[in-house]
Amino acid sequence: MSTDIEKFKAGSPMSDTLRMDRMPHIWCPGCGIGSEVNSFAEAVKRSGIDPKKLVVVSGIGCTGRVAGYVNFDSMHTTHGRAIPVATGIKLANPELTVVVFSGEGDLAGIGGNHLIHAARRNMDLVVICNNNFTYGMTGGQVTPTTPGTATASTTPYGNYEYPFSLPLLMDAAGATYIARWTSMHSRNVTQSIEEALLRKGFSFIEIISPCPTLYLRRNRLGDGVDQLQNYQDNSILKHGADTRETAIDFQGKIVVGKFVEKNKPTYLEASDKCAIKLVGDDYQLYGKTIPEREAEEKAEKERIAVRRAAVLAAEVAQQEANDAQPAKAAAKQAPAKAVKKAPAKKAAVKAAPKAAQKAPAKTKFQSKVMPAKQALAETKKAAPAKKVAAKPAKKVAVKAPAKKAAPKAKAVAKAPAKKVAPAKKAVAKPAKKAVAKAAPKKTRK
Ligand SMILES: Cc1ncc(C[n+]2csc(CCOP(=O)(O)OP(=O)(O)O)c2C)c(N)n1
Ligand code: SF4
Repeated sequence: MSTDIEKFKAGSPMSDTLRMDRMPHIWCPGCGIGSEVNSFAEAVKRSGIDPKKLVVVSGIGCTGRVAGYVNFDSMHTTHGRAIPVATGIKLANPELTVVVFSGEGDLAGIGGNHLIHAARRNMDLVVICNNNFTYGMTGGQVTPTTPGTATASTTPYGNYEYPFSLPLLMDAAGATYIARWTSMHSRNVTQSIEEALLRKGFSFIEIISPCPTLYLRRNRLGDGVDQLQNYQDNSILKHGADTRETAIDFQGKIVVGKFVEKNKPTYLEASDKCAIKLVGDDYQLYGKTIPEREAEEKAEKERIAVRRAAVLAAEVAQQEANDAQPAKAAAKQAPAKAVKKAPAKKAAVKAAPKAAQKAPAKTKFQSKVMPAKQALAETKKAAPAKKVAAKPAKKVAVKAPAKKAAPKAKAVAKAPAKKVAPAKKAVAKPAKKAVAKAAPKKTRK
């Protein structure tokens, strides 16, 4: 018998990424973990890595449930032991991309020692840390990142411990990629995870995230939406920030961005180098010499580039189809006027320099993951259209003449500030109401 939940499962855009037989999940409404999983799934898709060569490892906790829900090879390990298990998997099969997805209690509390040593060794892992300032699953105890003065079940009169700033800890320990976002920064989270999946070395991505049920309720901070508003108001984007300036006070400013990105030999590369010195060029790991492994790696990189280009091409095509919709509607409404006001070429030319003026100068910390259109152009430059990934790219190129750019510009010009304003209002109103409603019920003295 088909129920609503079964229909939902069948039609969900996440049905490839999640084990739908495990749905519904345990996460509370407003919890940040769900949107992080969404960003993660998107990053995996966009990166072009082979999902069959991806392993997700989690420890215990609400975040630890991620390993049980994702439709990749995964391991739900014991509390604090996600990193040693992930390290073992990577060393046993270096061809795998190994991701650790866990809470800050799991990673920096009970598992803190493993975390710093994996960073020190530059172990080739991607670590995604959901930092909700609390041990969610076990009832809201204080964690190593709970801000000073915040209330927890174990610090009912306010936290008096000094919290870790995880980016600073990871920087000091030797991590080669460090980024921090909040769960409001879904696109940035996706971009950082995508970058981390495509690089070598120890990557650490912290995501500040609401736990409405324990942390927010106990601290009288309203619900998940109120906390997203707080992130919006208090996040300071600072790529390349000095990690000594990334501490977070209770409801204070949150410095976000990509703080560290550097290259140094990974643990495996360093151990290879040492083994070659001892054994000579005949040295083999799991029956493969270093040149053989390098050749395989190169071939895999090429396959990744092809898959990536195909995903990006589909994305660009979709984006153009979306853009064309309002333009078509606008053209139907006032075709004669529109043609007079913004002839195709002029509108496109006018719009272009403006966009260029707005684009800020690139720093070395800005994303190395290119926007879809640019990546496609690069792919076309690098490889002749017919050979690599070019089929979809070609289609897109043909589909994007100046005529289409014009209606797009018209649509932008026509969308007045009024249209944006109600959206803001809509977010702000329910947020305030929710605080007002929730506060008396949820608080106790
Ligand atoms: C060795 C051990 N100690 C303690 C626990 C109890 N325990 C389970 S989850 C958890 C806290 C998880 O907190 P966090 O990692 O921050 O994840 P969250 O639930 O907030 O997502 C604790 C203490 C355990 N399962 N095993
Ligand atoms: S208890 Fe907190 S961390 Fe756990 S699912 Fe609920 S909101 Fe999320």
